[in-house]
Amino acid sequence: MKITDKIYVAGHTGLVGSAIIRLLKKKGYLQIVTRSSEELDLRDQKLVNEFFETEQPQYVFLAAAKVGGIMANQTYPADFIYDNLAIQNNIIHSAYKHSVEKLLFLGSSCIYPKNAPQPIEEDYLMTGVLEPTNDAYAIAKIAGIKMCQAYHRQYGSRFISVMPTNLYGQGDNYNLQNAHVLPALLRKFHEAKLNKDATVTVWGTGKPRREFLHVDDAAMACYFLMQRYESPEIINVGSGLDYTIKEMATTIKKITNYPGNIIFDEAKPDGTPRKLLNIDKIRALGWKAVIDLEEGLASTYNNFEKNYFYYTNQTESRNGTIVYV
Ligand code: GFB
Repeated sequence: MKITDKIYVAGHTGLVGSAIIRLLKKKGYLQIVTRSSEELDLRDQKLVNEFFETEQPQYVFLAAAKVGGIMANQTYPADFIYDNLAIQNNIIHSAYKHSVEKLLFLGSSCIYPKNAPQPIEEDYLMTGVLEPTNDAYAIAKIAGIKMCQAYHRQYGSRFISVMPTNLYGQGDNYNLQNAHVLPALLRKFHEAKLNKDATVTVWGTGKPRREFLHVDDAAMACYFLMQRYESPEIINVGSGLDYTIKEMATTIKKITNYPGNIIFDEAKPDGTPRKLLNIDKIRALGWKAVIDLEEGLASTYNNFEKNYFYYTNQTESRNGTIVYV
């Protein structure tokens, strides 16, 4: 990817897309193309095709998706499957039609079976039943992977698929109904401290284990793979460490300086019992995460506190789920 190449980052206002933009700018890329969802509805095939026709990007980071935490996935499965299939169909097909040099598709660790052996190897894809709270989203992402592989097989397209673990960091969604666990807990503990609440409620039993990766590390991995990875086979990106939700709640209580107590609402879903990726493949290529979880959370909290008004008043689309397109 030359410094003068035209690069389209789809989903540039989202968590991952905005981190990729920050990184590309830092590295001095001169032609970064973006479109907001008001300017271009990525679910509209005709508009997406016209956009590629006009802009003719050479590289595409496909970070546009409808995303959300466990409750959003469970509540709006139709939106998650329809929007994601439409977005990725339109972009992948247009990238092929307009001879994009290389495309990187972002998947998710929820594509793997609910009870996959841990740590999860790339080969475990489609070897078992999916976690029901996010099967609609996972099926859309699996279709995206298969689509990239099919275009590679039939047309020789250089379309690669990257599976990141649970991400967090600057630019996250802090809407408590739709957020992922870390931004939700940062906001809950912060507001409980301000309101002098005696307790903070954490969803589920606190026993599920999750692996977390700072989004700046994820962006570095995407940049690295765009330059160095050519295989149509999927590749995991993670930190290699996982923690229980209870441990994470305790860490966030400390980071936010909240003096009260934690209680668990077991009526809320736990989701997948454990999601830890095997990252041998990317490590063998020479990449590893560098941001320590506690430090990454502390800087994320700092950014949240400074931009509290912005984060707590984000524009929301229908159904209250934020669309990162
Ligand atoms: O991050 P999260 O929503 O997503 O939840 P998943 C992770 C765990 O944290 C679950 C618990 O066991 C939740 O019950 N949790 C505790 C909370 N308190 C909270 C809270 O206040 N908010 C939230 N959101 N969770 C998502 C998938 O699964 O992960 C997506 O639904 C995607 O499709 C994403 O793959 C990365 O890790 O369970």
